[in-house]
Amino acid sequence: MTVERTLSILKPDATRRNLTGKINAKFEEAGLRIVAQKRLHLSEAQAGAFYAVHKERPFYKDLVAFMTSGPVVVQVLEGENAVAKNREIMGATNPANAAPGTIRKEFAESIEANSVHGSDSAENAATEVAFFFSGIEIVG
Ligand code: IDP
Ligand code: MG
Repeated sequence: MTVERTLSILKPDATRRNLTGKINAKFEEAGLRIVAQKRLHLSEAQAGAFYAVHKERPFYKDLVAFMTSGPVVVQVLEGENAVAKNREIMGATNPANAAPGTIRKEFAESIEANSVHGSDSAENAATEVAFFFSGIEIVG
């Protein structure tokens, strides 16, 4: 087992419905620690750059519009196997396929407005954490 860090985003559908505390409780109950956190309203350029990996996908333009439609909370989660554990707590991308008890099953509005982002590999986690946070903002 290794202690890892992963990048998490509470998306605009979650901040709009005042769900940040309920979602953070899911992370903490599962043993992940929130070691950095801030609330931002992303610009189109910032959201576009963050999701650049998806720029050829048909949903890219809508995704960028959604991610800039309201505030987000970006955070670094730390714990044993944090990348995979967070993906488990989040549930499947499409809430219709998400397991009971997962964030997306309980809170997501749609496949797009699915409440949370989580890094999908340790390598991407390092890049995504560095996209939003400097070293001194992460307090383990
Ligand atoms: P993930 O967030 O579970 O890792 P990705 O495939 O990386 O899923 O997609 C990134 C985000 O793009 C999703 O969380 C969701 O907000 C949005 N998205 C993914 N697939 C679709 C789709 O088919 N239609 C609309 N939005 C989508
Ligand atoms: Mg993804």
